[in-house]
Amino acid sequence: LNPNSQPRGALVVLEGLDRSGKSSQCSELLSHLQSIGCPVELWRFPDRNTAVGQMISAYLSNESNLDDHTIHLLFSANRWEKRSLMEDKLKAGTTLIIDRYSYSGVAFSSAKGLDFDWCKAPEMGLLAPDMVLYLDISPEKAAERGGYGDERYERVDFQGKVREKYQALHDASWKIVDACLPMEEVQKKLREYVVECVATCQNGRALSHLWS
Ligand code: Z5A
Ligand code: MG
Repeated sequence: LNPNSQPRGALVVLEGLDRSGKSSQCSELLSHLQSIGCPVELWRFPDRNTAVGQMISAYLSNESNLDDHTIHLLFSANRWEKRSLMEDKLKAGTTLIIDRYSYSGVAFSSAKGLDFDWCKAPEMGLLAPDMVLYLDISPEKAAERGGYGDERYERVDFQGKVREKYQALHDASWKIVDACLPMEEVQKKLREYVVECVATCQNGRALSHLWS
C-alpha cells in the first residue's frame, strides 16, 4: 500500500491583507468543522508562543528592530519549528486551518524590496497546503474596517504592494474569495470549499511540499 494514499487531514491556509477577515473566518471554519464531527485544529502564523515567535512579536509591535532579511528568516523558522508536528497531525487525520503561512512571509518581505526568489527559498520543503483561501480586498476597503493599529505594515500604501506580491504567488491550489461580501456569504463559500477539500484528503491525497 502506498503510504501517501492513506486518509489524512487537510491542510487549509487562509491568506489576505490585514483586516480581510482571516481570523474571523478561521474561527468560523473551526466551529463548523467541529459541528460536523471533523477532527480539526486552528493554527496561526506567526505563532507568538515559541521563543522565535516572541522575537517576531517584539518586532511587530516595534519594541525591537531587526534587519529585513533577519526577520524574514525568523518568520520562516517559526514555520519550520512546527513542521513535524504539522505532518504528524495531518497523518493522524486532523485537519489544520492555518491563519497565514509562507505566502504572507514572501508577500510581506518582498513588498519591502527583498528579492522574490530569495524570499521563497527558506520556505522550500515545508508542507504545501491542499488549499489556499485568499480573502481579496483592496487596501482602501480594508482600512475602512478600522482597527489599523500601531503594528508595522499597517499602512495603505504598503498593503497595496503586499497585494501585488500575493498576486504573483497564486497557483492552482488558490481559491480567491471576495472579502467585501457580507460575512455570512464569505462564510458559506469557504465552508463549501473546505468541506470538499477535507473529503479529497480523506480519500488519500498525497502530501506535497513547497513550492510545488
Ligand atoms: N507576517 C509577515 O511579515 N511574515 C510572515 O511570514 C507572517 C506574517 C506569517 C502579523 O500578522 C503581521 O505579520 C502581518 C503579516 C506579517 N502584518 N501585518 N500588518 P497577524 O496575522 O497577527 O495580523 P493581524 O493583525 O491578525 O491581521 P489581521 O488584522 O489578521 O486581520 P484579519 O484576521 O484578516 O481580519 P479579522 O480580524 O478577522 O477582521 C478584521 C475586522 O473586519 C473585524 O472588525 C471584523 O469584524 C471585520 N470583518 C471581517 N470580515 C468582514 C466582512 N466580510 N464584512 C465586514 N467586516 C468584516
Ligand atoms: Mg488576524
